Amino acid sequence: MNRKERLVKLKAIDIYPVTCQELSEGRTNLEVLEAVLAGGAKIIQLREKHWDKKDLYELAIEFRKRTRSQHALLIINDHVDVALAAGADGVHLGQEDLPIGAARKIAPELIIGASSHNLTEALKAEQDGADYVNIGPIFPTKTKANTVRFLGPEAIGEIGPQLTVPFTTMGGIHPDNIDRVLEAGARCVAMITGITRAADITARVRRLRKTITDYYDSSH
Ligand code: TZP
Ligand code: MG
Repeated sequence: MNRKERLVKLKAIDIYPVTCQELSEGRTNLEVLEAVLAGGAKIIQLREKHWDKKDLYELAIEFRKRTRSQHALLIINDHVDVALAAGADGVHLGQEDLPIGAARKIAPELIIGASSHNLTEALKAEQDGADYVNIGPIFPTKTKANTVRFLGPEAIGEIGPQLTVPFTTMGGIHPDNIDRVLEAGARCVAMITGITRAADITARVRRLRKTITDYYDSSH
């Protein structure tokens, strides 16, 4: 797929699962991948902050085989080299990663996603050429070790409409508070533990997808 085809698929995404093996209740990332695909997820981000690149690359190759057979997008967190080498669809970059413009030079056909924690960062990411911007953390989360304060769902209504690229939302979102992010204007909802800690990941993904699509069918 080229970038244009990838972006068409990106625009249709509802739930956006992100991995963290340590927070998957004893299941491997591959097991989590199989479960989310069975639940109908059409994207997954492989995110393991502390793995050796060799291990990450090898897993990315497996993720690529399985996502491809289900027509799902594969995004790699942090590492544009791993994304390119594994034939992934995109890379997700944080504020301390390779700058978006630099990543674009070496990866013209990849989706480039960027993390933002406020309006200034979100607008800059778009200006720098990000294909989507994540707004977060929306709620308190123990998953991301950092000093960034949570934004509250109101931030979605403040930042989202000022962007022309699609945006994702993340951070502390679970089945019991997803309504609040949808009401604030989110269309694409990213989660780690809201999915990886579910007893039945497939059922959780199926249900979350239905929540999002029902919300949009009834209100838009
Ligand atoms: N970026 C913003 S919040 C977050 C990241 C990586 C962690 C989200 O994890 P969870 O478990 O969905 O709160
Ligand atoms: Mg990063």
